[in-house]
Amino acid sequence: MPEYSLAVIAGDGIGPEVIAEGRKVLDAVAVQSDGLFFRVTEFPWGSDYYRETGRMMPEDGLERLSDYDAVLFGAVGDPDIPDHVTLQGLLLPMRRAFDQAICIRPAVLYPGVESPIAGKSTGDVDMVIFRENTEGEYAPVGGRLYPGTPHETVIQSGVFTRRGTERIIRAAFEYSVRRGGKNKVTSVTKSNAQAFSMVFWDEVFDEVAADYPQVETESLLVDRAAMDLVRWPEDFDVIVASNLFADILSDIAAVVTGSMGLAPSANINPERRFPSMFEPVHGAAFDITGQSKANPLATIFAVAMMLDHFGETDAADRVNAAALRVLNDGDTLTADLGGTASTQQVGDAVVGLLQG
Ligand code: GGG
Repeated sequence: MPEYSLAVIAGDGIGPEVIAEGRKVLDAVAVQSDGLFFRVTEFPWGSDYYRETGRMMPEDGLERLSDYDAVLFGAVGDPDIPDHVTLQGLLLPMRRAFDQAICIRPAVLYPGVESPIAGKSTGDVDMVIFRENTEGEYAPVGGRLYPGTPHETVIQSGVFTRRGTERIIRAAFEYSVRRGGKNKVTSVTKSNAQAFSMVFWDEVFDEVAADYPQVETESLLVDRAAMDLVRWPEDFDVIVASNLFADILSDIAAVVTGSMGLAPSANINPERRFPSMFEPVHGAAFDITGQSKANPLATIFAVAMMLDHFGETDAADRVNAAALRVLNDGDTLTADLGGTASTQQVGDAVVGLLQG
C-alpha cells in the first residue's frame, strides 16, 4: 500500500487558505485510490512563528523536515516583516538544504481561461520553465561594509557552478525529449552585460545542447525573452534560466496564461535523497488574505505535480482533470478569473468531481 509522509507548511497570508483546499483534494484523491495514504504533519512556521520566537522556523527545522517524502508549502511574506527576513528564514534555506536544484514551473493557457494577450486561445500557450533553484543570483554571498557612512559598500555576488548550471540545463533538455511536441529549449541569460556568469551559462548550454541534436535550441537575452513572452508566448516550449531570471519570467508566463492563481511549482531534489517541495508560484497576497478570494488551483495543480513525482500518475491525472473541468465549466471560478466563487467553493468543486 503506498503511504507517503508529507510535511505541510501553510505559511503566511493566503497560504493557509489555499493549502486547506490542496489538502481537501489530496484527501479526496486518496479515498478514491485504493490504499493510497498520506501521513501529514503540519508545521506552524512562518511570520507568526517569527513574531513569537524571532525565527521563521526552529533551529532544527530543516533536520525535522529532512525525512519526509515531500513538503507541501503555501506562501511566505508579511507586511510587517522585511521580505528578505521571511524569504531567507524559511523558503530559500529549504531549497538549498534539500538540494531542490530543479524548479519546474508550467504555464498553460487552459480551456475556459482568457489570456490578457489579445488573440490567444486555448492550447496556444503551453510552456514549462526550468528554474535553477539553489544558487545563481540567490546565493547568500556578499556583505555590507561601513553601513550608514558615506563609504557604505555593498557586494552581492552571483554563484554559478558547473554542476548547478549543467544540472538544470540537462534537466530541461531531458524534459523536452520526454515531452515531445515542439522539442525546443530556450536558454535565457544576460551575457552581453554579465560577461562572466552568463557567458559561462551560454557555454554550458551549448555543450549540453550538443548531446540533444533532436532538440531545437534558442538563446535569448532576458529583456528580449520578457518582451517575447508577452507578444509571442506561443513560441516558447521549454525555457531554462537562472534563479532570478526564471522567477521573474515565470510570473510573466503566469499572467499571460490567465492568472498567478493557476501557476504551480515543483522544487525537485534530483537525487531524491531529500524531500522535494511543491508550492503555488504566488506569494502571500496580503491584499486578499482572509477574504476567501484566493484561487486554490495553483496549489491543487502543485498537489498533482507532487503525486506525479511520487509516481502516482493515475491520481495526478485525476486531480488535473478535475481542476481543468472546473476551469472549463466556468461556473465556479475565483475573482482573478472573473468569477465570484470563494476559495473553498473552488476546492469543493474539484473534490466533488473527484468523488464523481
Ligand atoms: N509560494 C511561493 C512564495 O511564497 N513565494 C514567495 C517569494 O517571494 N518567493 C520568491 C522565490 O520563489 O524566489
